[in-house]
Amino acid sequence: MSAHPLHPSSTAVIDAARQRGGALVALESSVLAQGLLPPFNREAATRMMRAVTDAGATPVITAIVRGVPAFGLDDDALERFLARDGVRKVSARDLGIAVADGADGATTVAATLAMCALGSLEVFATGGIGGVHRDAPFDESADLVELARTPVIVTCAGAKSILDLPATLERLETLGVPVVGYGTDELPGFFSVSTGLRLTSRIDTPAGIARAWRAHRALGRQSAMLVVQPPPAEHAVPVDVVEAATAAALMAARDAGIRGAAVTPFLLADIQQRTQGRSVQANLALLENNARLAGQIAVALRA
Ligand code: PSU
Ligand code: MN
Repeated sequence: MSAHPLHPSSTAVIDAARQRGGALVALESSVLAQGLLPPFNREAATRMMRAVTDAGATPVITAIVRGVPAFGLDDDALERFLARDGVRKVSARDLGIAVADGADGATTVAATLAMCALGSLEVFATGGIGGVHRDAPFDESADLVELARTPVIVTCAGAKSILDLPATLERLETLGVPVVGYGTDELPGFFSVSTGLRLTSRIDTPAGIARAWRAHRALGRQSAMLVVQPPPAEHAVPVDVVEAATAAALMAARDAGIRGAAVTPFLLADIQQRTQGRSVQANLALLENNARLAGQIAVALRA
């Protein structure tokens, strides 16, 4: 069986990266097509790609483009994804079907991890991972199991604040996924800086992360490593503001009968509206911050 051909834009992106020393950073596309509303999704794409580039690495947005796995989006595809024009949310389970259907698919953290394995990418930046949902602990994001079996460094601001964070941290422990605080001793709260949940490891430099990663891999560990950092303090939203909006959003989701893959996009959009843009500014700032850190780590891995 031969590998599925990649989208032609992929080769251009990867060639250009090689010329710059080969440091690559994967970026997910679900945050663009489902997570953030226009026009903020465009701002997120621009700021994340610039942050990776400024760090000396090359950003690679992963997606399924008209049925073809793509590392990097050409202008046409990027515009369709930003317009959310018939773009489906693709988790790990949905990849093969999106390809067979010839669909446009925006990859979640879970699907982006699978794409990283396909394209041999080792570093990936996102906002917040999925995890254990609050109202329904049986609804657990596929992000967690893919993190358990895909060796990739993932920079993020923790798990999304709509989730049960203590339960999510416990599941990561069970699954053998190291969670490293970057410049912090506790799990960040995505939109907010603090959760009070202590982490067992902290590393404060990209070189230190690279060292820990090499040791993790040399020991044959097949899991991801989560590198978590709080949102920049000047854009962070106070916990009580986030919690009030989250409680209201969860109630609205229940009333509207939202189920399955639609839950996360619904909650994120609802909270964006309820916090009148405060959460969006935090989201954009943390995405950029995580992209920068991923770029620095990717460069450190080359040293
Ligand atoms: N965090 C965000 N915005 C997002 C997501 C996470 O700030 O859009 C997306 C990611 O792609 C994540 C997905 O993988 O939501 C989780 O969805 P689910 O809970 O259905 O697995
Ligand atoms: Mn789910």
